[in-house]
Amino acid sequence: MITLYDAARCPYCARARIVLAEKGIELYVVEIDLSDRPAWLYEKNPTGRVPVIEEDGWVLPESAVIMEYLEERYPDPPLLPADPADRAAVRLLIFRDHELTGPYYAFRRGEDGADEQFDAALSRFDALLAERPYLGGAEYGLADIALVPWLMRARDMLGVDLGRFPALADWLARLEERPAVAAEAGIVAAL
Ligand SMILES: N[C@@H](CCC(=O)N[C@@H](CS)C(=O)NCC(=O)O)C(=O)O
Repeated sequence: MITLYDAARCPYCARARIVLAEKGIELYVVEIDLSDRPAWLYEKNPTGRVPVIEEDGWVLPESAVIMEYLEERYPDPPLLPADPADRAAVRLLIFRDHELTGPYYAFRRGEDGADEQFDAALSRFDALLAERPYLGGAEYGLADIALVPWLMRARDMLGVDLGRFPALADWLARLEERPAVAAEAGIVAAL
């Protein structure tokens, strides 16, 4: 069984939680208190960060790598497109996640000009989603899962009105019809 070293409030952990739920993988969750992290966590991940998964004594940190590992180890249902170019496009969106997370954290910290920067980032994703139903193209998958945790938290924790970005808001509503994403919305609501 997979063990997930997890923190409810962590959007990177949310990526792992959603992929695990989509694939129906049985897991054991160890909740980590990020304000008082156990010393042993550094043996599993030298950065001391979560998420980390563990399977038969083998450990893996880094949410993007965890998502890819889970996709390869548990291929059903697939969360990457079949076409190599489409897969590369998904990986590029994930590799450049800072284009969303950078403005998000600046906005959360209340930095000068962050409102405008975050709005601009949301507008770019809105424009992308006006052209296609999911970030990765025609099908829901890892690009959506990788980025939705910040958008949910922006809406539910930072009070951002996503209604100003209609395609983005519609995408989020469609994602939240999926039990795996709805469960994550429940976790955010309880924070
Ligand atoms: N690049 C890492 C980032 C993970 C991360 O930053 N996790 C945060 C919680 S959201 C954490 O563990 N923070 C503790 C710290 O920075 O010391 C990933 O994608 O898994």
